[in-house]
Amino acid sequence: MNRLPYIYILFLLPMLMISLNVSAQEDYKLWLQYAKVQDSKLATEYKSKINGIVALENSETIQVASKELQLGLSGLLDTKIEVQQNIDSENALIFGSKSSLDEDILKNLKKEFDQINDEGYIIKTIQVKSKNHILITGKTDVGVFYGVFHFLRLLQTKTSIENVNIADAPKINVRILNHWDNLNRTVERGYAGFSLWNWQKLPDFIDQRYIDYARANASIGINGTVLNNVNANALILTPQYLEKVEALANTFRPYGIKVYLTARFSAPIEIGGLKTADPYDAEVKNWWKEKTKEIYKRIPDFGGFLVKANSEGQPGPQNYGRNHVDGANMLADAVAPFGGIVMWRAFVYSEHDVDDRAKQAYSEFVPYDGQFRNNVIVQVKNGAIDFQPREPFHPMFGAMPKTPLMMEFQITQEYLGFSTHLVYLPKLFQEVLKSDTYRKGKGSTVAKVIDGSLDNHKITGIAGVANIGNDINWTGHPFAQANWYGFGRLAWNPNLDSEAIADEWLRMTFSNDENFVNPVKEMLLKSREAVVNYMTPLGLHHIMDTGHHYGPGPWVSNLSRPEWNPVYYHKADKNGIGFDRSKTGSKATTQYAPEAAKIFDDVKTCPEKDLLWFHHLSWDYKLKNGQTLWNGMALKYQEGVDEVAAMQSTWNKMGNYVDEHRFKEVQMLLNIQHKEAKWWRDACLLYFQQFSGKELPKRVEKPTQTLEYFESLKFPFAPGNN
Ligand code: GCV
Repeated sequence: MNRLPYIYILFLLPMLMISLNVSAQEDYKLWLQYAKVQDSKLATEYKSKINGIVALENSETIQVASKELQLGLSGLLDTKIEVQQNIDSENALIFGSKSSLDEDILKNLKKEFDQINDEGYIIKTIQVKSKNHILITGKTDVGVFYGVFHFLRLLQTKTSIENVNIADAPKINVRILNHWDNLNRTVERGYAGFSLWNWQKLPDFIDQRYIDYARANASIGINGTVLNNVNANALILTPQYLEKVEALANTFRPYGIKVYLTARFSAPIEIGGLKTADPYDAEVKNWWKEKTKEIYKRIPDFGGFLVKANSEGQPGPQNYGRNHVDGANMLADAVAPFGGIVMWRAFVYSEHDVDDRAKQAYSEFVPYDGQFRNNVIVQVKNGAIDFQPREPFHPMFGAMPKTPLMMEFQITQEYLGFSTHLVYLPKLFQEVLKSDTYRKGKGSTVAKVIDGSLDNHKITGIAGVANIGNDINWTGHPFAQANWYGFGRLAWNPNLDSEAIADEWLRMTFSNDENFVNPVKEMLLKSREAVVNYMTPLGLHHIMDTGHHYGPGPWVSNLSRPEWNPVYYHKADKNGIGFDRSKTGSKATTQYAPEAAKIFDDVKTCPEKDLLWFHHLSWDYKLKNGQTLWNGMALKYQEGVDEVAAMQSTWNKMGNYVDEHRFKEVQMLLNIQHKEAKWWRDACLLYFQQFSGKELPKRVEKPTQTLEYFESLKFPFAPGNN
């Protein structure tokens, strides 16, 4: 037998493993790749401006900042960067907070310091003893750390640092991830593996992942994390788990990340041995006060509680005849002495309320405007139903001026194809943030509501339901990393442009080559509209299959709660399709300011993208492009499929710019997305065709399966549905 091939394999195998490992690491490194700068002119400029780095302080945060700079610069400049003890030689990169600066420098930076808040930073070329240096500073160490990441981003995105002069600060205080992670490590609506938090090994084992998670978050300014699911388990509040939470809080602290927990309203009964959780009960109040004290003893900078109460079966104050204000204020009183906050969710609706589900949260919360304690912030989903591919902005954003409202976006793709579909969500986030509530006249955008500027709120916040799990690439799809990144960037500044964010993310994550960046950016920017088109065009919503929400299920009509059935939302019949929420229907439009209501109410002014959200229209209704509603809808489904095909062909040309591992990964995922886009198109059109009774327009491909086939598909183990 010829032994040569075996020897060959033996020799090749380790090399193959090394290369696989390297590629997998690229996935793992997120946007912090720190790949060598290819542009030789810029590389020379960077090297000439950064002779060495000088830390002016030695706090834990400055130490991690220094480590990050060394890691980043050694990769970007492909050389070891010296840590200097002083600034005697020219062109040092100096970093430290305001308190570490000399009087002279401080005097020169007064204007910049006046522009920033405690988490802001200044990056500026300065002169000390007639020698040039670059200074990164801020009012706090965390501000400096954010500045360090901004500086590295300049190099990662091919930006000159000649006479650099930047002052920037976050516009929102609480920029937080919500993990829907269970204690058994499953993740509700998670599509990237299991929970990062290895409760069994904590507190003694600190996984490197926790540190890299903190680095990634700090790099985009995320400063808080809720570790556990809003469908909460009270055990997280027991000493056994608090010890583990404490270990995570200690790990995250240098990175400026505070830990928060969800509070199960019935915890006083479940783990406290009380008979009730009534917020009016003195023992219950005291239990929460003592529990809070216990938490703060372990974690002095604990952020506070997030609460889902009286929603989808979770316990809450209404179980005792009390209301949201009673519940939220009781917890707020417990955390107030320690500077904590309560994020009280407004995601409520009831099967016993016959009114349109889209109206219920507003009806339940708006009457309480002004009654919450000042350390309560009400957390509102971006739309009134539930994280659909497209929803008009939630009417609560225009209706509670005396209450700070925080935004809840969903980064994980519960209703947008899980982690198999490439959908660039910052486009969706930006659309909502830019929406005009008209509450104080034109220009009263949702962004201004949540950054507090419209009503002068001091406490402001934005939450993203995390798409992170223990998959090697963190988010299941390499491009879903962009959604984590983009959420953080918009949380820092809700006025940033999603296109600029896509540009920087692509450059940092993959390549600065314009032949890559330009076409792939276009692909990203179109991807959100593509998913809307092949799933829910023209304002359709919530027609996903039941429970797991994977794939189409417009036919589902047999669930016990009416508002869980897709037929409740599309209302297709032989006369037409859509939910009439105008003044002739459920009157949901009346929950918006008159200017906005007027736009939505009138079918002529209602944006076509929201048409069937607000109106029930005949199949022959004429769209702006002259097509009938039936034809227009069918063509939109086809357009969605075509857009995914275009994404495939763009990506197929990118092999030279991306490592093989990620190239193939994305290629396979796009193939799945294309298959599933066709599934959506065919299943929905066959189903709706029963009512329209009309032929498909010529440009729409004929379905290759029957409606019965699509209806028969079952997915008992679809992920995220626990
Ligand atoms: C955490 C939707 C999801 C639930 C989620 C809920 C919520 O209904 O399907 O999984 O529960 O929203 O936001 O509370």
